[in-house]
Amino acid sequence: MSTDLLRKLGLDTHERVVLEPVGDETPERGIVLSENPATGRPIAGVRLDTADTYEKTMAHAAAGFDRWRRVPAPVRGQVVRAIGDELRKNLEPLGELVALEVGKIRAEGIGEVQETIDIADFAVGLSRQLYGLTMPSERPEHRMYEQWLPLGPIGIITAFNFPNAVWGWNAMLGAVCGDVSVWKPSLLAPLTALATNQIAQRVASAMGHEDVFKLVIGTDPEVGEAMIHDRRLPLISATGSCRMGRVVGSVVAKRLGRCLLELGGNNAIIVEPDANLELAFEGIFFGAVGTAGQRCTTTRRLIVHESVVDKLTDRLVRAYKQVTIGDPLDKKTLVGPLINERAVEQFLRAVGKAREQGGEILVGGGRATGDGLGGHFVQPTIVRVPASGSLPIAHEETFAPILYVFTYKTLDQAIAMQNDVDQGLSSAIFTTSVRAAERFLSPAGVGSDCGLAYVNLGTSGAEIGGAFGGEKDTGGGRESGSDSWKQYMRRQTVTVNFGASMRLAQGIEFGATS
Ligand code: UN1
Repeated sequence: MSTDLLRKLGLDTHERVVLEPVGDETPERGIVLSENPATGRPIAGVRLDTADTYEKTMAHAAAGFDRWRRVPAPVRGQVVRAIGDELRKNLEPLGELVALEVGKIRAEGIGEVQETIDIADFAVGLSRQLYGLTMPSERPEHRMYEQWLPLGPIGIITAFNFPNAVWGWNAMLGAVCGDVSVWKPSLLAPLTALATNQIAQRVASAMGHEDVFKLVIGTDPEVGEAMIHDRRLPLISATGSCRMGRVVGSVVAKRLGRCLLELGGNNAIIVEPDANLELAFEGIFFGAVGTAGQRCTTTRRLIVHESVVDKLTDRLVRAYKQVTIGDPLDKKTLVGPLINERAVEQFLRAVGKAREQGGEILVGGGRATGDGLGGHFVQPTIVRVPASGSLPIAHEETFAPILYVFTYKTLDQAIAMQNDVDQGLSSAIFTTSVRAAERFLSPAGVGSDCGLAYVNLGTSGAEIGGAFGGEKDTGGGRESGSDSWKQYMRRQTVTVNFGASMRLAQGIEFGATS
């Protein structure tokens, strides 16, 4: 299966891929093993970049940027359109590689590549819409407007859980904006990165544009550090943990670079007494169990009105008990493995803490074992928060399928609970009341404090057309749709005096009278 996939994507002959030997032996220095989390067995090795090869890549990126910036934006859009088409042709194998390498189920792997295709389409349209404003000048015979210019080579650092789409959000927008991308993927998903970048690079080169899509696969000390300190990268877009974001944010801020951070979430769904409970169930089930709880948008907390909490949790517990856990490439599977053993340990640690802190495990709580479950599988878990309402572990983002259930009496209380965490990525309410929904979305800003707010939908599964990201410890960045493109360009405010006299703004008189 895996050899076949690698062949379909041209990775079997890729100079950086080491197919044999891949066993349990320690890899030779300079090679990272990509493992299948469903079996714990290596798929292939990938040669790592060093400080030296990083420098070479950056030199190419700088030269590539100098050429690419001069290509008219709509022509750049045509290159992105061709990349989107090539991704369409590779949708299934690439989606399956995502599933194989990071363990999300096949439908979600393919959905992820679809997300990249969608953002490519969005970027093509955008390539003719990089609009600046024109503003009236206060001075006669003056014109004022703004133009948006290419920014430079941009650094993209991605996490394992969206090894294709998060690159797409950044690289596709960056490309139409005239930027060259330098992508450092997670070392847990190097094969997806190689296959993805190779498609973009191949299409762009065939159209006469070399060095627009660069890839560096390396360790944080050797390559990550170099990138974040590198003044040749005016923008670093980084996705990952809050801990990682703090490091990246402070280093980039010190050199006065621009950062786009998309960090952790601790997303909640509020369920009002008037909610359609079946709809709520579906939203919660996908939000909490989908991707085995490894999305930054995963539903981690449920805040349910006391009058419906028993009914809803019973429904969820029944579904959790029947969930099919197993090989992500098997069509029947709903829940694949966690990414590695460390993630399983963190899951077990969080469950242990929840117990110690008075939480009641309603379902799950342990490793998932049995036939075909030799990899890093855990049981989707629901924890009922004690009557005191206090469960400190629920304030942490554990990247695993654990759902903490809180109860409330009033909506104000529920909104306060939902906002009472450090992160501010995604939030949702299920209700049939306009009043409750609008209270949650309050235009005064006293509702949800998150970057994403949903009504009668779960917390995960955003469309690419909106700006994606969140507040507080989530880092404040916005990627993907809406006007996120502006971060990949520099704004220039232009003022032209087409008259013959010098007039100063604010009516200032300055200088000799004759
Ligand atoms: C992530 O987990 O880093 O909204 C991104 C969603 C996806 C993106 C998740 N479109 O769940």
